[in-house]
Amino acid sequence: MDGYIKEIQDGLNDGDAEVVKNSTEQALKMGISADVIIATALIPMMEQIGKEFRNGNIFIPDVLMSSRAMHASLYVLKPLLVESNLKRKKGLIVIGTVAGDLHDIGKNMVSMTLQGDGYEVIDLGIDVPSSSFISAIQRYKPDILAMSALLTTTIGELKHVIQAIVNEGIRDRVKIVVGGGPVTQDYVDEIGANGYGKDVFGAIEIVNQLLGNKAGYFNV
Ligand code: B12
Repeated sequence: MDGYIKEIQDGLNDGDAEVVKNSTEQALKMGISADVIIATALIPMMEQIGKEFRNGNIFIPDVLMSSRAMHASLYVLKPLLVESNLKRKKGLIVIGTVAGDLHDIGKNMVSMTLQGDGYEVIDLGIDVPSSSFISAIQRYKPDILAMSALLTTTIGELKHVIQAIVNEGIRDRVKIVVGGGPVTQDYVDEIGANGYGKDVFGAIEIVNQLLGNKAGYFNV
């Protein structure tokens, strides 16, 4: 098992999408689950790449190559994460990365994992302005609005979007969860979100908790 995990990690480090895709497929064939691949190969390696970037050992093109390789793995994993609960929709979630922020790897992982756990997810993408979040609440009437922010310069957008939702008079129509590197529980309390998740597992936990651990009540 460790061999395949190591191959995925090395491929991510080298920014080699082909290697990462192939070794993800091999790992699955050997019976390693998608959850284990995410938890032991993808997340720790992206954290490591972040440290290298922060320390100036690697540069943006390297990070881009690694994130491309990460998406190659997610591409292989997506059907497995999503298909497990196709018939049992537990609720509807609208998700997006806030305005000014182009990071989407974590958001995509959260989205896929929530779909795998039985939720329907509408993904608004990256760099989403507050007006689009508001239109999506009005149009889709989701149970949860999930927002991602990875930069200290963009977490303020989380507060801005929530304030815009309050001003629109629709705050009581939706529960709001947030996430991303700089987000803390203190910040969540300060901006009046309903909760946050530190990682994909935390995301599922908070969403299930907020929706009362219901099973199959929406769009069945
Ligand atoms: C990949 C990456 C990029 C890629 C993004 C590619 C892409 N398609 O996403 C590129 C090269 C484009 C990029 C650009 C920049 N980046 Co960058 N990037 C990273 C890096 C290395 C990894 C991020 C990542 O994908 N992590 C892996 C995923 C799985 O983790 P995650 O995103 O944190 O998501 C998890 C949790 O946070 C949580 N989560 C996330 N969203 C949500 C949402 C909800 C609702 C919930 C519940 C949970 C949740 O669950 C996820 C899964 O476990 C990080 C370093 C790091 N360690 O985070 C820097 C980092 C985020 N970037 C950084 C910076 C500074 C930048 C740039 C400003 C660089 C520059 N000088 O231009 C630009 C900004 C561009 C912009 N406007 O957005 C800094 C941010 C510092 C800060 N605190 O503000 C970091 C921390 C690097 C560093 N150490 O300095 N970056």
